[in-house]
Order: sequence, then structure tokens, then C-alpha cells
Amino acid sequence: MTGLKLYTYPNNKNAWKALIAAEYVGAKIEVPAFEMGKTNKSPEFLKLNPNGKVPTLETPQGGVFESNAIARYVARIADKGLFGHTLFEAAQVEQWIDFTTQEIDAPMLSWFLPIIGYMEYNKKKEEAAVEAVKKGMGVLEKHLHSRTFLVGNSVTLADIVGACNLYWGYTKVFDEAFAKQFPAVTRWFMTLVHQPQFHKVMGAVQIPTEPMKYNPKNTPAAAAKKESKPEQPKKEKAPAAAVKPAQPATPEPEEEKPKEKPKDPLAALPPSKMILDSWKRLYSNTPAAKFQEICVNGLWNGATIPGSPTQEHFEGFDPEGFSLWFCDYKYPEENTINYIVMNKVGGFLQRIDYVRKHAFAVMCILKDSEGQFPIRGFWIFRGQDIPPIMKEECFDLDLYTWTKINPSDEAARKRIGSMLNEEDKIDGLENVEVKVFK
Ligand SMILES: N[C@@H](CCC(=O)N[C@@H](CS)C(=O)NCC(=O)O)C(=O)O
Repeated sequence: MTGLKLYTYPNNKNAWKALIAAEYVGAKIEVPAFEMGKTNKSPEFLKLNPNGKVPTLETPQGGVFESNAIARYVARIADKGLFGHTLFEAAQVEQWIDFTTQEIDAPMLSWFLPIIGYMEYNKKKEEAAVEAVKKGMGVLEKHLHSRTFLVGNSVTLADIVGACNLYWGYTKVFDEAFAKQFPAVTRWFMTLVHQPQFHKVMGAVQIPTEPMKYNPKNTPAAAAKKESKPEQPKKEKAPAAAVKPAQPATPEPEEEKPKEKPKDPLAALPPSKMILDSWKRLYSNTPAAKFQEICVNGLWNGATIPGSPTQEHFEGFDPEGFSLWFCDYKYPEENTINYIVMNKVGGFLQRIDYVRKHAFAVMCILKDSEGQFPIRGFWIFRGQDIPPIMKEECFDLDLYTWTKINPSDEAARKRIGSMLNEEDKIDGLENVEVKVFK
């Protein structure tokens, strides 16, 4: 069979199901260059998979989506026993594929995705997810106690899909004590990932010494505290993908007091000749060809906003009324999947709509030689500190190291220029994407 193309981002454990199956049946699958959010939203891709999701397989007859369906298709290309050897074994293979997907992978996603910032965290939901994973693994444990593989005496598609469904567990969130509760499952998983067909696709599987945990700053208590605070000004928009924060642990008071509008301490600052909105217009309206000359130099020296019907002039940076900051994500080792990192930054910027009047930022998603995605950014804040409301409301703040910039430092100015210009290399690292808060 030729002409198969599997669309996916790198290291997608769902895509590995088909790629490992291909190793067993000797199928050749091309994995074309792929850019999340672009390739999978193109009209050609949507013809293959109207959901715009990956993995998606392109076959000579058309597209196949859903990773298990793709893996089943590939496993049937040649009969190498991936569905067992009898009708009954084939049913058992299907049974374990469905079981590990619904009873293990689904709760594993609810456990893991909030930890990496891809879903809103909720302790109760996490506990329920951990319990559900344990329950599913308990069933596997009993079954594998006396068996090497899930069905029969050799690897089947059930083992391939099952191991992929447990991949995030063993490589990200299980600690030693957790794995020890399931010795047969752990032995089975380790046996599989050491098979050459698995190893060729997955690479070396590393069990972490320190499993990933949710950042305790964003606990339900913090969410409860946040909930009990006065409402934000009306103009605040809820982030598009936000899930409601955890409910407060204590019951709501019977009668709610009328909510006060919070005072804006930054409104009390002495006026500045620098108008932040004017800077934002300069940033947005300067054509790319003149960006350095007009916008970047204009930050320091002032500039007239291109195309402004009133010849609006930005006065240049005012170090008394504003401050400049660099931020650097503290845990780049968590950032290994590019679109999740992009969502993390996107979510952060969506959550701080309330500070738009007082802040501007460029956040750069970079890529280092180890395939990690450091996040570095440049911010302008009204006043000499990070706005107090952000300090109170925004848990993302603690995920970054914040460094106040001396505005006359030439090296800092150069670095700011590289971020504003979205240069191909920032801090010597590949610039993957820049998100702007304006
Ligand atoms: N159940 C599907 C899950 C597919 C899925 O959710 N893919 C995600 C990446 S892991 C995706 O492509 N998201 C892109 C989007 O939603 O735009 C499968 O097993 O293939």
C-alpha cells in the first residue's frame, strides 16, 4: 500500500498508534510537514477531516480521522496478527482498544491537560480523574497479572493503542508510588515501549523522577478568593475557552451585598504625556517595511502615526509614568507541544482583558535545540510596577520571572527591538510565534 499520508504535529501519542501499527505490518506512511492551526484549517485538509483535527490519514480513497480508526485501518493493511488469530481474539482486541480509550485516556486527559494549562484546573475534577484512571488501570492490572500482552501471546493493536493511551500517565503524571500500585501494567507498558517497533516511533521513553503537578497557586481556594472579590468592570470579556473557576469551598452568603466597582489605583497616578493607546496605534499602523525606523525607534524618540488623519503623534516612552518589563516562563521543560504552548500564552492574554488600558505586551514563543518552547516577552505597564489588579487576579504571573528594564540600557533596547520586530531569532532561539496584547 502506498500513498498514505498522516497529518499530525510531532510527538502526538494518538498519531503513534498508526505509526507503530505500520511498523508491525510493514506499511509506509509519509508524515508531511505540518503546522497546527494552519495545515489543519486549510480547505484541502478539511476535505479529509471536516473537524480540522489531527491525526488525519490521507488514503488514495480519501481521508480517515479518529486515531483509533486510523490505527485499525493501518493494522489491516497486512495480516500480522494485530487483531489476534480468531474471531474471538479480534473482538477482544477491539474491546481493549475501546476500554483503554474511554476508561483510561479520557480521564487521563482531564488529569493531564489542566496541569499543562490547556484546560481550567479544578481539584475535585482532578481527583475524580485520578480515581477514574486508577479504576481503569485496576482492571488492566488484574488482566495482565498472568499475561504478557492483552490478547494472545504477541503484540496486538490493543497493546499498541493501550500503551499510547497510557503514555502521558507514565511520562508525565504518575509518580513512583502510583506506578507501584499497578506492577503488571507497568511491566507491560515497559515491555512494549522497548519493542523495536515502538522505540522507532516513540524514541526512548523517559519516566520522570519528578512527575508534573498542578501549580498550587491556582488552587480552588485561590479561585474561591477570586470569586468573592468585587466584579470587574463591565467591559471585561470572559475568555473564549474558559471553563468556570472552581466553586468557593464555603457556602455563598444568603444575601449578596451589592458589588462595588473596584477602584483603579493607576487612575490616581500623575498624568503622563505618553498615551498608551497612541503607542498601540503606532505599533498597529506602522507598515512592516518601516517598522524599525518608525515604530521601534519611535518608542524611544516619538513618532507620527502613519496614516493618521489627524497626524497623531506618539510622544515617546515616559519612564516616569510607565515601566518596561521582560518576562521569562519559568518551566520551559513543560513546553514541548507547540500548539499547547500557544494556547497557554493565548489563554494568559485573554484572561487579562481587564488590564488592557494599562498594558501592552509582545509574547514570543521560541524554540530551543532540545525541542522545548521557552516563552519570553516584553511588557509596558502604566506606573512603576506590575498593575496591582494583575498581581491579585492573574495566576499566570507566577509562572514567569519578571525583570524590570532600565529604559536607557542599550542591550535591553536591542532585545525589545528584536521582539517588536518579531525577528527570526530572539535571544539566539528560533522565533516560532509572537502574540501581542494591545
Ligand atoms: N479523538 C480524536 C482526538 C483528536 C484531537 O482532539 N486532536 C487535537 C490534537 S490532540 C486537534 O487536532 N486539535 C485541533 C483543533 O481542535 O483545532 C483522535 O483520537 O484522533
